[in-house]
Amino acid sequence: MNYLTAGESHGPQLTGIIEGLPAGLLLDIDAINDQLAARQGGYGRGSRQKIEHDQVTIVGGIRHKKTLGSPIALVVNNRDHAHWGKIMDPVADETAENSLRTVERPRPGHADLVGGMKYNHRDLRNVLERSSARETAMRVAIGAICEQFLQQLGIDIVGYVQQIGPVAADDQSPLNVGQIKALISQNDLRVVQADKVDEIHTLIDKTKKDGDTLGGIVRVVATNVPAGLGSYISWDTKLDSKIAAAVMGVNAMKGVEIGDGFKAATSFGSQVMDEIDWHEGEGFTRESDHLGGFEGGMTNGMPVIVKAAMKPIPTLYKPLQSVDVETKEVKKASVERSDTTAIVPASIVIESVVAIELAKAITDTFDGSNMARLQAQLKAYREELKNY
Ligand code: EPS
Repeated sequence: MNYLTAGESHGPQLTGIIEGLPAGLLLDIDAINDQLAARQGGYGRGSRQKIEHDQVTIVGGIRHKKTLGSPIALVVNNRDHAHWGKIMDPVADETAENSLRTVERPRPGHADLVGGMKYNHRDLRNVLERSSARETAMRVAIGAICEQFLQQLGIDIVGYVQQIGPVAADDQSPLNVGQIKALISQNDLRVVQADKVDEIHTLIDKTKKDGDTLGGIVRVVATNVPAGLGSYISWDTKLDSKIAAAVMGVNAMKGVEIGDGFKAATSFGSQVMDEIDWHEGEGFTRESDHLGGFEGGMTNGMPVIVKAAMKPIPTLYKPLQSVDVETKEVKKASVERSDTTAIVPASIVIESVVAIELAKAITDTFDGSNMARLQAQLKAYREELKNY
């Protein structure tokens, strides 16, 4: 299975193509739209989300709600394109009138400057339009389809916010996806610790007033993942490395951890390794999950736990120093409309990309041509593991 996305932030639409999902997968289109709506929400978002109302349109690969086995083609329209029609027109000649809103003062921390240098764009809008996190809407639509695929194989997944800026909001760390979903649905920060919500709202409000931005940490938990996805055989077959790459591929991510991650490096081996047990009818289990469900690059049957650190948004309303790419004068960086923090949507994006990698691993391991056959194969494999 693989996928590709296309589209600019203020262009006509985002487009996605998924190749390699089995035929016969029944899809709930409302559930895809619910994920898109969730990604648009969260405290700390800017005014762009008042314009957008992300909805998926399916233009290939699905008939009567079931996948055909052919490439699935998805579209999410950019409603804001209505305000950018001339400036982002894909086919009109370039004129003075349709080249307004150029960007010449790159924002520190954004792709603006290096993207301009690499592709030799003089108008840095040509960079920011694609490097914008708007593109993650399509990854969430694709991830939502993969999540339904996983659900129909008994695998549940959730992403939530553990920390926003300096404030941690995860004293409980439940490993049960249902419990996490119930807790995070109670607030607009997707945190499990309700008593931290007021403090974080105040922090975001003050940060916005100061013209500044915030990052944070998100955590993804996936349960009932069968042991043995990925392989220890070669570096590029390790599933934890593929998940880490997918997570780092999300805009603004600066760190990835599997299980205890960096904390494991400061602990003793006896505190980190998950002791092995065996139960009749269940087979081999672990007593704990410090290793985040991975040993030797393979899933071990315990919950998969992935954490991601997001840097603060680089667009600052109180801008930092930059240099005009044309005049070379020191100036304040350009200010584009933006969010104060996008950590809440990031938790859904990271959930989505982990779901995509798990779906890929499953279609790589089993016969991925037909859903019922794949389900039967996975069931037989789970039985085989129990009896090992
Ligand atoms: C973004 C800047 C803002 C965000 C955008 C990411 O867009 P705009 O410049 O249109 O206000 O709203 O995120 C989205 C549009 C989205 O759907 O997540 C950026 O520069 O990365």
